[in-house]
Amino acid sequence: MSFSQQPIKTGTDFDCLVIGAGFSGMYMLHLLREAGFSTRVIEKGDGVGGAWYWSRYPGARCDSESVYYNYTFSEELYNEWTWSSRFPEQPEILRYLNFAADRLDLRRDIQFNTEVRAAHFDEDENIWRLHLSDGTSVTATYFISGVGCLSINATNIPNFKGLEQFEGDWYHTGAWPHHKVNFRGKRVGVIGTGSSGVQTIPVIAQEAEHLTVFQRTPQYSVPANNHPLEEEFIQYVKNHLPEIRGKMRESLGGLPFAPFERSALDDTPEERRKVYEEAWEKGGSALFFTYPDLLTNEESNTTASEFIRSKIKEIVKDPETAEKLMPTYYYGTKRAIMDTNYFETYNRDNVSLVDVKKAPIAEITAKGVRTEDREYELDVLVFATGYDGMTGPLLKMDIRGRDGETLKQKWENGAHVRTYLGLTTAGFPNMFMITGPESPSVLGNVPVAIEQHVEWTADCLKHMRETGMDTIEATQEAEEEWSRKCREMAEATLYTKTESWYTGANIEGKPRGFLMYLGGYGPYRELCDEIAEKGYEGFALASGSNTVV
Ligand code: N01
Repeated sequence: MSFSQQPIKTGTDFDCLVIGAGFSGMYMLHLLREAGFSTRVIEKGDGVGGAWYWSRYPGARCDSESVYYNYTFSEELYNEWTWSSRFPEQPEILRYLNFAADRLDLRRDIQFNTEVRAAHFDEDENIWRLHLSDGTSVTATYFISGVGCLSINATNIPNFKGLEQFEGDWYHTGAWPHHKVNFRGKRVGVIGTGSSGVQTIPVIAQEAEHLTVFQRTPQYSVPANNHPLEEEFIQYVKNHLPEIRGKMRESLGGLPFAPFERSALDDTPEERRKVYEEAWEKGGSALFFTYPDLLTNEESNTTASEFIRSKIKEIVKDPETAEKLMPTYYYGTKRAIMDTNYFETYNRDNVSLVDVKKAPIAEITAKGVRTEDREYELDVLVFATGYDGMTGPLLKMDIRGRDGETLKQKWENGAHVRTYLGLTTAGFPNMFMITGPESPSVLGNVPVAIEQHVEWTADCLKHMRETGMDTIEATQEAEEEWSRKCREMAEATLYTKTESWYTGANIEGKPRGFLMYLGGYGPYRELCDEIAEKGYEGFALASGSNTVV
């Protein structure tokens, strides 16, 4: 291996600057260095891990099965790590990422405790200049964002009146402190019942004197059915990694299983009930991956939605609380959630549920939360209110491309986000977004999507070097076509019928539009490969004054 090379282009500090040392940035650094590109990663935290570094809230755990939720590019690396359970907790995942950083010797090319404030493309020099929080700036030929879809710089704290007067402590699940937060003997409030809220509520309830959950939208959730992994299973996956990895890469959602080939409506109600019962028992994402038309056919979707509602009714003893917990949106059109004792938690005497759709939160007071009908006194308030997803992590930085146009102007002035493959955007040459908006990204087992984007990007930069090209940039036409395709795919599903962070609806004033590509990981990979094989179709590659489209 050769590390810390000199940049190819004179006058730049590095060939590549990468933001973020999570799954994406770490692998990007590894591949770029292997390919001989001088690379620096800029990371806000004082350690690696990205979202897993920041999301330390009690109960945080992965909702993809551990044996598939890691790097699979190296069998050697894969075989050296052994997961303890099916859905490990955040500290174990963070240990894994630290292990990978050590094993790949990544740290010496990561600048920690530093934020990227701005990234500007210099058209005269064809270089990117990044302005950092320590007051310095660095330059590179290529600028690669590994900030991810949901990052620390884009946590969503709703604009509630009066938060500054709250006398207790408050936290956001995505920016949790490094020390243990003590809930013992405390009156705790949790706002939000998405994936983070559903994970943290049962854990906080065990410690708090009283927990009040402020729920705006009731959620579908299925049991994770977490359990320790058997040695035999772990060994099986290790021994068959190439084959399993192949299946994961070809699949729609990055997991080595295929959904049924029949509609939910092809089965009788009894058959369907049996399918759903088995999936419920199996836990995790099994129910979500049963019938392929759950997200395209309202009637099919209703069968799964009704099944989960019937389970909620069975689990929650107080009928009034059960009624408040009944979700009504199309199952799966918000992120499908899995839990450990979520609905059971509402049977505890120290837990109460407040419907803030009925009586919205009016303000945060010195003593707690006041909804439109009463005040709830609290010692600790937890915001499980999510993120300004997909575009937020990028738009929090001042990114400027050609003619000084900001990414914010481009995406907010247009009726929607526009990218090519979710990887690049016209007017921003030599900039790549790992799992960017309009890529399949979070709609599956994300490390598989990350590996694909990182590998494609590294191959692209090697092609640029081999062919002596200076810039690569999506064409307007290719980008319009891609964005149109993403919108059309989304319109053909039930996703667009639900308000969620997938459509930007969770952030006040954010332009609406489905923010991911729905064609699935495998088909997307094939498409990206075809584009590269055709000499980067849809991109303009230029060297000096020569442009090749
Ligand atoms: O955030 P969310 P999250 N007043 O946006 C509510 C990933 N993740 O952090 O639904 C009252 O899903 C909001 O209500 P509503 C995963 O991709 C992964 O939980 O908008 N309530 C909702 O209930 C996930 O999808 C893991 O009506 C307000 C909640 O806050 C993504 O992160 C674990 C409100 C926000 O839910 C985000 O999940 C955790 C307001 N003003 C997260 N504003 C893994 O296991 C918002 N809410 C890998």
